[in-house]
Amino acid sequence: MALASKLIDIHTHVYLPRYCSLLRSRTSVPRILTSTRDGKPDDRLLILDHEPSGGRPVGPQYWDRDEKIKFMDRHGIDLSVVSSANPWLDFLSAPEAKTLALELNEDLEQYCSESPQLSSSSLKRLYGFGLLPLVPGISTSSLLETIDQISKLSYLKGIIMGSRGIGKGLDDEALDPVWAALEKAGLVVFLHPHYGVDEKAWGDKDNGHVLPLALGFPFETTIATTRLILAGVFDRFPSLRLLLAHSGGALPQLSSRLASCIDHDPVVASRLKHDARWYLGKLYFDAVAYGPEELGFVADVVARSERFESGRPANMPPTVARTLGSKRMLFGTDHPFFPPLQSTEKWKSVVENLQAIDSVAGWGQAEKEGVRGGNALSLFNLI
Ligand code: 5CU
Repeated sequence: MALASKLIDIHTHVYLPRYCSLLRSRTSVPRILTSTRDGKPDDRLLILDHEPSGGRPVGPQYWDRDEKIKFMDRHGIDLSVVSSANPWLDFLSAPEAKTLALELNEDLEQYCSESPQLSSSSLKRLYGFGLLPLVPGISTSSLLETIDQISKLSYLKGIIMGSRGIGKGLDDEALDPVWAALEKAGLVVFLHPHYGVDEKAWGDKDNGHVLPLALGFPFETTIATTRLILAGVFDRFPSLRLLLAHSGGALPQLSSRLASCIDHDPVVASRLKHDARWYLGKLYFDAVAYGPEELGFVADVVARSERFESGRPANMPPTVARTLGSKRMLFGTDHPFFPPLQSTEKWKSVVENLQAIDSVAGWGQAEKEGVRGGNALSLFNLI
């Protein structure tokens, strides 16, 4: 099988054993609550507010590399770029976060470097996104030191980060040296949500985690990315490679409205170098959207940014746009989250995302193979 037709999962998480030990030792959220039920261990993970039923059951699929490989084999996934899961180091003091980031980055490097070889290639089956100690009070030099560490770890190809930065969000100028260093090192930044939006928006009904996960997570990503655009981060760091979780949330749908609001706002109108829609074409989007129409729409919107290259929309045949946009989209699973409620061989969440890629109107073999894995090979410099 040619490398270009491999299936690569770029949105897949791990809670490394060292991190799990910390969560087990804690008495407040985030934590792993260890108890027994019917004489068997019954570990529960509590990371989100108001976890239903005392937290969700966790087991080796959250931390064990063999379980990750078994999951990959079961779904035909050749290679995964694994990231630590939320809430990362957000709840720690600056010195604790710094020490743990350095340790977890080494742990993840080992987790990947000791993974099986990808057949008929010189690649391994696991690569990773490292962690930065992005917490209030951290020094710039600590952040730069960690970026330097990650850039020297050959299996780590980027970093995962949440939306809080070092306390003031991602539009904080204090992060400029971080963007500069990440851009220079060629590390991909995977922007992933954790906090959602104000829970008052969800009302009083018990809807489990549906509203925070389906809407809160993507809205958080939408807001964080919009703030990055408005702060001119992509004007100052044009080669920064930002990968958005959950297909960029609502940003593709709202980008023309955003452009119009900017144009009509005296504070912001002349701040940016480009029309707001142009910046979407500089971003990468996971294909964790579960439907072909949504994937096709994201591809169209992303490609349309090319039309704003000259500041002037130009015509582009729809088929060309869809092909162009597909190059910025990458398959993901969100494993170990979204397991099936009833035991099945394959996970519905994975099957749906694969079927969605396969059914996008206008995507031929080349586009599908790109989204399934070819785009990841290029983005992460694996070929
Ligand atoms: O189901 C969930 O809570 C999550 C989560 O916390 N993080 C994530 O990446 N996906 C789903």
